[in-house]
Amino acid sequence: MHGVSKLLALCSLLALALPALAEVGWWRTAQFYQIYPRSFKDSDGDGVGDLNGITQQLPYLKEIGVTATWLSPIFTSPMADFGYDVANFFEIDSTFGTMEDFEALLQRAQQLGIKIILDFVPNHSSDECEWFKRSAAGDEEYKDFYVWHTGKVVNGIREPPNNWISVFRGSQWTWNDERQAYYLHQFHHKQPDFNYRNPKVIEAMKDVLRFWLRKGVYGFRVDAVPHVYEVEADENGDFPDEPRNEWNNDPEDYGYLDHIYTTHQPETIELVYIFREIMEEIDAELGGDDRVLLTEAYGPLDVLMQYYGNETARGSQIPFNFELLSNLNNNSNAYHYSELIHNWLDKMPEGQVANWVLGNHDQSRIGSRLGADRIDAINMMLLTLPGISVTYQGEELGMTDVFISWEDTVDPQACQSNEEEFAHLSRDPVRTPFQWSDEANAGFTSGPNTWLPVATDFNLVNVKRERSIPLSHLNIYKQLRSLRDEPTLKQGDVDVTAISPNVLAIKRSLSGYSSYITVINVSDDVETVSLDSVFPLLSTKLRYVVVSDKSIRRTNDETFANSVLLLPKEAVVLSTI
Ligand SMILES: *[C@@H]1O[C@H](CO)[C@@H](O)[C@H](O)[C@H]1NC(C)=O
Ligand SMILES: *[C@@H]1O[C@H](CO)[C@@H](O)[C@H](O)[C@H]1NC(C)=O
Ligand SMILES: *[C@@H]1O[C@H](CO)[C@@H](O)[C@H](O)[C@H]1NC(C)=O
Ligand SMILES: CC(=O)N[C@H]1CO[C@H](CO)[C@@H](O)[C@@H]1O
Repeated sequence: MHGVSKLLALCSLLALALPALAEVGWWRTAQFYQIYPRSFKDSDGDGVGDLNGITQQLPYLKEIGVTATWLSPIFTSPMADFGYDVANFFEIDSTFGTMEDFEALLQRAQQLGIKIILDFVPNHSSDECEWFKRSAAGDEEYKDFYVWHTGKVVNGIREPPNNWISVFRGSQWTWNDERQAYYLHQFHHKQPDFNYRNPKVIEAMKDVLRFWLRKGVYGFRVDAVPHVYEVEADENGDFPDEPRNEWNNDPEDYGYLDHIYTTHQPETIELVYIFREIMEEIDAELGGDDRVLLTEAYGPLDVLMQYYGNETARGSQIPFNFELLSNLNNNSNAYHYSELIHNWLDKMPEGQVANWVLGNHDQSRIGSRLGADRIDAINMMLLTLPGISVTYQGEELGMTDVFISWEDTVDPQACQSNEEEFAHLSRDPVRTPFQWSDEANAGFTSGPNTWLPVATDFNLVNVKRERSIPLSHLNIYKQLRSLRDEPTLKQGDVDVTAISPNVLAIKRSLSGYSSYITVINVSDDVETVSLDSVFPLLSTKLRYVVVSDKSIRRTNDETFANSVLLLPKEAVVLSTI
């Protein structure tokens, strides 16, 4: 029986046995939380976050209702790109602790009912990886683990084989003296790309996944999937040049070329299906809850939807939905919000679950990107939409981007540029230490220094203070999280509508239960909306369930559905009575 009909058969079975399909698979309504381990909590005073710090703070994740947390890379690495350059896929980097520390983290997480997901960086290793060293040395087993080319000779001078430009500027090809050839790297020159056209590489990666799943992790977030494959070499072993982007005039810049041969090759989707098989292999081997695959890819929606799987193969349960993250801006109106939400819901294959991502370690924070006065509104949207929500650490507190001077900048993507350009390339502003309290260094470390400066507003924006303020960002987030346990929010239908250019409404409904309506004023104008004309069969009166500190109404206040007043950028969640 193939995938879809199997799923359909399963659905009809469950329809008899269980209240709703949404009960199946813990991840279908999960609250994911991304931890950037360098910046979450430092347990040993060296100014860099670590695994024991995460273990100490797992109760906080429990407090805010996290079901699963994914950790940015913790594997052994020379840290040329802060862990996205893995030197040993089977070890924990000493910056973060030891394997015993990781096992203790897993054990504590299990006690608390929180699942741990690891970041898997398949596109490349570090140049300090044993596999790369053996490949450079021409070792038979490893010689084709990476992409090598002797280059071309022009006027007696050796040059890289083609024009490909690295994401971090400059050629994608770096000369290796030992091998007497260039190796390919789509990112940093210390991150040589794997040759996925070699089946041995795929087998090696499957073993990496099995190793950590057997330790007790519940899945992986697979990094930057579009870059995993390059176009296949021609019969001479050569790769074609990529065409120019006429709008870009900087020949060192990644945007100078249109990356038709180095991103979104059709084989990348197939690789995700292969990785999913490993999740299922371990589900069968160890039993228990489903293992999941979260995939990071930026690209056209019809391509992204293929990551879910096709009629014969299952793919990623959670292909990250970056529609809102990538396309909303300070000036987006409610039609724009609605369109972006519908883009995913309407294109998603039958039987799959939506997910909503508004921040990560590579993107400006919500409060800085969309305005600090929209933080609660965005969290209300994120947590009342159907399916899976993904929160980047600190967004629940309303942390904003921190100004980092050129002198303090450490992100390689920024350091490789210059003092004029670095600010728009740097990801340091969103990676600063997590703000636990108003103590020194925001309670992140007991030591005197931190690897990146702490935000200057930490005495106002921190967990300890926000716990004590009823309508703080943190407490609103926690209220929303509790609301998500309601059957309507877990399993109900969704109706997303822009009532006007200024007002977005998200209605969730489930037969036999109260309906919930999130109403967001995205504009700067005061406005009254009539919800019963937009959502027929709504009750004449509605009750406020979640309000923000902008609201003049309080929780449990009532209003007539035909005249809901919203202040500028206010958002509320209402329920039918
Ligand atoms: C699904 O994807 C697999 C792997 O790419 C492919 O072999 C298969 O033909 C696809 N099935 C359909 C129905 O497209
Ligand atoms: C968004 O717009 C408001 C009002 O125009 C402005 O105060 C704020 O700085 C802007 N935020 C961003 C991130 O541009
Ligand atoms: C949204 O806020 C603006 C003021 O910023 C206000 O004029 C408008 O009436 C509000 N919209 C609603 C529906 O209340
Ligand atoms: C595939 C991959 O590893 N993605 C990552 C690729 O490497 C760059 C640089 O390390 C990261 O920033 C990506 O996230």
